[in-house]
Amino acid sequence: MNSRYFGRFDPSRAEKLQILDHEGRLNEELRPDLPDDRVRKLYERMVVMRVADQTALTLQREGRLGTYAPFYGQEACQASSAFLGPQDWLVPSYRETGALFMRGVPLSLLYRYWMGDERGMSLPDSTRILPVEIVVGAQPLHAVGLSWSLKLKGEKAAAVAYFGDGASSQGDVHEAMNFAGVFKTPTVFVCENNQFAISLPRKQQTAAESIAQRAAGYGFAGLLIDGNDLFAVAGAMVEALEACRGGGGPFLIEMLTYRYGPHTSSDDPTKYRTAEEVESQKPFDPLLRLRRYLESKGLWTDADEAAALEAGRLEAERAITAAEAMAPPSPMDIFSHTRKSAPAYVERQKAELADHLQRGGGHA
Ligand SMILES: Cc1ncc(C[n+]2csc(CCOP(=O)(O)OP(=O)(O)O)c2C)c(N)n1
Repeated sequence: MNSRYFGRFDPSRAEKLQILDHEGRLNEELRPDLPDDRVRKLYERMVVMRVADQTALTLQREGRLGTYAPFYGQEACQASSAFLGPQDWLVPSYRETGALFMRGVPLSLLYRYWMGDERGMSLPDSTRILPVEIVVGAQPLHAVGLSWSLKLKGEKAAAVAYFGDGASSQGDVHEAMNFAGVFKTPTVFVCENNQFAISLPRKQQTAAESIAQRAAGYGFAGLLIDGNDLFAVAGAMVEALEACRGGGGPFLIEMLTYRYGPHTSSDDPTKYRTAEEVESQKPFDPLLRLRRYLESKGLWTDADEAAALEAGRLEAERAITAAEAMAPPSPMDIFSHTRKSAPAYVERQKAELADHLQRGGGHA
């Protein structure tokens, strides 16, 4: 494979790909094919993404949304989904609201999902997005199965699994990667290493230098990247996806980032890390450096920033209005989105509930 990034950095020595540093300086030699007008558009969407995420947390506090997993600080990682083609599949965990948004899922549906309504996640097959998987470490298994089927059908497409540093310790992830290596499936494993699995810090997760180095043990390439650097994210994703579509997969990309917010709206991070630690990570913010880059090129002003924030606020507001205006789902919905065909005992339960509702029964 003619690689610009994979194989050039040794993850077992924690060497990482960084193209845009935290002061907004770009390494032109490593720059992927990402023109400035696209960078500007992606930045605008990332601003909306951040506002939408903060809004979700506020809605949860107001009792208008269920438990929510924010991705504040991980916006560049999440923007990785913008580099998938329409032929590729996205296999998200609960942290990927931003990635789903970047792939075009309407914010109103995402809010609806977090309100506990399965219709928010029942997306048409054409979107090539699997429902959010809450089981830690299951996404790689699903993506491997999916990408194996793509390979068997001769489709030039990849499946991208998203998971965290905590998930990387799960047996399921080992099995998925081992299988992917043996069957050379077109899978891109994206490990968003946000330094925590709830309260467990990365250092206690594994004694290895990196998670990316594990790929070598499975017989494929792994790359450690600065996950707060959109250019590194773009370069690694495009290279891995193109190679996968050409039969050269799988790949593991570990995106180093930091979760600024709580694990979920139910978490109190002050129990396991200090405010000083969080503040020390703020200079490495993925949006800040992108803004600095655009400003240095004369492509962004304070007025643009204010307009982008206002656009985000309006988009989030419209999405909430639409989400809250949706009629409540039928209790029958619990049978609607999980299986294509149900076993007899589930069919019996379904008939029982239908009968109960028909006789005027409320929620069972
Ligand atoms: C199989 C399984 N075990 C435990 C949990 C409970 N749980 C939910 S999130 C989480 C931590 C996952 O951390 P990580 O993989 O680093 O992802 P992050 O939440 O940081 O994005 C755990 C243990 C679960 N959902 N599934």
